[in-house]
Amino acid sequence: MLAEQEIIARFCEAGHLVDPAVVSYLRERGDPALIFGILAGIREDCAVVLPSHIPSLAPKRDGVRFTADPLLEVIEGMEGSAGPLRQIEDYVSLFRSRYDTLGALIRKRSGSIPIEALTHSSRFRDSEVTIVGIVIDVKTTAKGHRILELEDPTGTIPVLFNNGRDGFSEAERIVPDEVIGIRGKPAPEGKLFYAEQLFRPDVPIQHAPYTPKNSGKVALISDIHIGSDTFLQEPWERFCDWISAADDISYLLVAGDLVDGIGIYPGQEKELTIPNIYEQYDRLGEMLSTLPSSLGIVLAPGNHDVVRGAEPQPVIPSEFRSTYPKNCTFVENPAVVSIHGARVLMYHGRSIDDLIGMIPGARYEAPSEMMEAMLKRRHLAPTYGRRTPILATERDRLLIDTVPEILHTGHVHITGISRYRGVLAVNAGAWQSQTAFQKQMNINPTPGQAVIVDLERMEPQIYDFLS
Ligand code: D5M
Ligand code: FE
Ligand code: ZN
Repeated sequence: MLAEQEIIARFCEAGHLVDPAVVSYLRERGDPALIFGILAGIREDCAVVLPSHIPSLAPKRDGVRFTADPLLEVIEGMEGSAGPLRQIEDYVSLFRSRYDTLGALIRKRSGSIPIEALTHSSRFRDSEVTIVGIVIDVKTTAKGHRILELEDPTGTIPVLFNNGRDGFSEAERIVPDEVIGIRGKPAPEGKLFYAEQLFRPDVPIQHAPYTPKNSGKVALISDIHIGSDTFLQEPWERFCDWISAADDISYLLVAGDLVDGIGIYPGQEKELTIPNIYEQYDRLGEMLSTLPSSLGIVLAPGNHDVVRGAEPQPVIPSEFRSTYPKNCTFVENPAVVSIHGARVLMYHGRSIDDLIGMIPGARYEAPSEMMEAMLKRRHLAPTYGRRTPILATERDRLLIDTVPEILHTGHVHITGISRYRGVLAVNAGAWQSQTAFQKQMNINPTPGQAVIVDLERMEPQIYDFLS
């Protein structure tokens, strides 16, 4: 056995403090060479040597699993960044920021000319050019062609996508307010643009996700809906028991609708078992307190939560957090959290309802196809003015600025997984069974499931706790 003092002194000489769990591990192993090995493997500026710095260290919970905090970082969507309500005029800067960022991504792959160069001069008549703009209107003509109005900071022009053309199916999927590039030719009078090819900002084809080594697993869930009479207590408890015993899972991420809320839809009070918003949050806090304190829990809001519905939604305010254990981190909707360096973009997913209503062939049963639609458009909620309320902010916070390793959504209460150009898209289901409303809408939820992702292999797996 090595003496405790001796171990601490060795780390101290090398300029580091050392976590007691590391000390007891080294005492038990009794091998001084291990200390040198550890010192060789950590960064010079590391203040405290933690169990997580030592790959071979067997995980222990609460006792067993180690504090995960240093490996969790909120990159976007930390408390206080969602900003106050602003003036209507601020929508100008919102759309300008959207156009500038996404337009630049498209222009990386193809040069472009301003729309006014087509409408105010004859220089480009008969030549093939690319224009980049925001779709301000889109319709299908009686003959099945697609006609849209495209706007850039210099002007607008109607664009025609001919039904018979290759790639027309993508043109059918164009939605209002997305930023696109179009290659084609102007009509002789410059009043119409004949589209030949569509470009979206998209995820680069060569995009390779970052897969951190020895990073363990994360559990992705959503839509707990505490307080609802359709909340599934028993499956939830089975999940809690299971995750408490699963010592290779270090994080639990929840993508919103933590509670059922109050006054979210007419007559909701008849479907609530906890008709008090504070008590709903308190109950969830108590339930999460039964999980190991070493499990890092990230909680984002959704449209049933107590904060404003307009996105970006702020963090759940502190007055609702009194029963939550320290291992809970509250983030905004949307938010980007980095886990061991793997970035997870968390978004509740309200825009999935809008996208399903606009994209031909889209179905509630396949929500991850709508997540692909978001990734192609590099935007979480492309269309303004439908069911997703969007706040006027100076910078468009719903842009998918940085391509994440994982996109994690929920909201439609149906589990769905896809992979798009290296990004893992996980729509997590719910912990609420079918509501009367969903029955009316013929939405068939897949409740009681969690998606577990092994970060090193970026491999997802669905676990079912319904029965
Ligand atoms: O939404 C869960 C799912 O049910 C989501 O796809 C929307 C749909 N839903 C639920 N309530 C309504 C109403 N009132 N109108 C339209 N669609 C609805 P959640 O956010 O959990 O309520
Ligand atoms: Fe929900
Ligand atoms: Zn929701």
